[in-house]
Parts: sequence; C-alpha cells; structure tokens
Amino acid sequence: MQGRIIRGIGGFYDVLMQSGETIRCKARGRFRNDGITPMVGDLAEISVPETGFASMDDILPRTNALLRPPVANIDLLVIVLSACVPKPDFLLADKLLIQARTLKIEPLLVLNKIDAAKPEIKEEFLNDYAAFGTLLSSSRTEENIDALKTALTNRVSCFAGQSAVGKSSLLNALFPQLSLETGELAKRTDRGKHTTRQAELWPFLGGAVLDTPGFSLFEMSELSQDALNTCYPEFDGVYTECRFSGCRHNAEPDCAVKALLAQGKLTQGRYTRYLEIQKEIEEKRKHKYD
Ligand SMILES: Nc1nc2c(ncn2[C@@H]2O[C@H](COP(=O)(O)OP(=O)(O)O)[C@@H](O)[C@H]2O)c(=O)[nH]1
Ligand SMILES: [Mg+2]
Ligand SMILES: [Zn+2]
Repeated sequence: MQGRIIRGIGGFYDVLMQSGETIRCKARGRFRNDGITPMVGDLAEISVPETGFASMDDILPRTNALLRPPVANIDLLVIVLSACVPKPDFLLADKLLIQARTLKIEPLLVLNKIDAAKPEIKEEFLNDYAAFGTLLSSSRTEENIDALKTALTNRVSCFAGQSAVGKSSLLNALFPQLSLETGELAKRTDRGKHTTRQAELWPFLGGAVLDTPGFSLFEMSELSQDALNTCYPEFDGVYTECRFSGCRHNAEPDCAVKALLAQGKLTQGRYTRYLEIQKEIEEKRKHKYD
C-alpha cells in the first residue's frame, strides 16, 4: 500500500492513505542502514501486519526536497502578495518564481487583500505575471477562496510571501478549524517561534498543505545565467536568438530579450527586477570565491 508521510514523531511516521485514513508506521531498520531519512511529503510503501505496528518498507523517488523545513514532493508554491498594506514585494515574488521553476514546483501568484486593493497595484500584478497562474483573493470577503481550494485540490502545496500579506488568514479561511494567529506586523510577538520544529502536512481535498508559511527554499548564488534564462517564461524560445550565446540581456547589442521589452512582451518591472536579481547572484558568487 502507498501513502504520503504527513508527520514524523520519534521514529514513527504518520502516513496518509488514499482513503483518507492515517496509519502510524515504524520505519524499517534498513532505512538507517541505507542512510535514507524519510521526510514529510515522501511517498511511502507500507505494509500492515495482522498484529503489531505497520511498517514503512520503501520510499519512492522524490521530485524535490526543501531543506528548511525538510519536506519533499511539493507540487504547488502559493506566492502571496498584498494589494494594499504592506506594499507588494514583487522582487521577492520574482525570486520565489525562480526557485519554484528550479525545484519543478508549479507556482500560483495570489494577490490578497483585493477588498482594499489599490487599482494600480492590481494592474501591475496582472501585467507582470500574465505568463503565470494568478488569483485575486480576499480572506476578509472570501473572494476567490473557492478558486484557491480548487487550485489546491489533489496537490501538496506550500504558502510563501512576505509578512502580513495574509498567509495565515488565507489558511484560516481554508481550514476554519485551525485558528492560526494573525495580525499586524507591529503587534507580533511570536516571530521565529515555529522555525525549528518539524514540518507537518495538513490533509486537504485529496492533497495536503504544508503547515509552515514562510521558509527558505535554497541559496540562489549557484544559479548560472543559462539556468536563470530558463526561469523566465517570457524569455522562452527567445533568449537563444540573442547575438551572443552567453548574453546576459543587459548591455549586450542585438539582444532578443531587450527586443521583447521594446515590443511590450516583457514588462519593465519584470525586466528591472531580473537585472537586480542577476546582479545579486553575480555578487554573491564573487564573494563566495574571494
Ligand atoms: N483588508 C484585508 N486584510 C487582510 C486580508 N487578509 C489578511 N488581512 C489582514 O492582514 C494582517 C496580516 O495577516 P496575516 O494572516 O497575519 O498575515 P501573514 O503574516 O502573511 O500570515 C491581519 O491584520 C489581517 O487581518 C484581506 O483579505 N483583506
Ligand atoms: Mg502568519
Ligand atoms: Zn540577450
């Protein structure tokens, strides 16, 4: 039988089965011998004897693995931005999109607090992210909460984004029994409180949601220009047309990416932030080998 590990507790693992049942399993000794540590999110082969503990016999290959918190096989990264306060951090969103692409996680961009949206922010969001899946939501009026549910169905998802954009509020709207603490940035006292404990998955609509919003995926300094090119759907099928094969789409002549910008097929915002991210990556790399 196959299921997904949703939680680990002192050598035991809770495995969620297709039926919705959760079975507590003991990992077989050979995991330790093979140097394999089962992770939350892993798909596991288990067997249930007539008596005694169910046993976890095998772990299926992972599609991806995040380090902090340790969790595997994430399908969907929900990137939450705010349409009013705090001002949306589009640079962070672009970085998360790059990380999602690298880890083969589908992104979904959610502009929350749409009930209090500034029209120009909504417009900028929709223009900049036309190449991605987007959703306008409000945890206050429940606008598009059903559409968000549909997006989460049958997938393992996690939520990311800056503080106070409404991640916990959205999770509360999705899981009314949760009552996660929410609030203004200034009133927070619990920052960092949950950073060291183990991650868990909450079973949800045939899939699961990671219980920790706010996490780090990986360090971007190792990303090459080639890899960066493939992280921008706007550049797809175009960056190979640049005059220079190693084109950074910056000051080089006859650059196909800059032509996109001139044609209005790449927004100024996405391009400016691309240059910022590129510079940041190159500087980090330089310091690494200083
Ligand atoms: N107007 C409005 N405020 C919201 C919405 N969602 C959350 N908030 C408020 O934004 C603040 C931060 O929300 P919270 O869920 O704690 O954000 P988190 O830090 O991303 O988890 C709280 O005061 C919420 O009441 C929304 O859809 N509309
Ligand atoms: Mg929160
Ligand atoms: Zn170029």
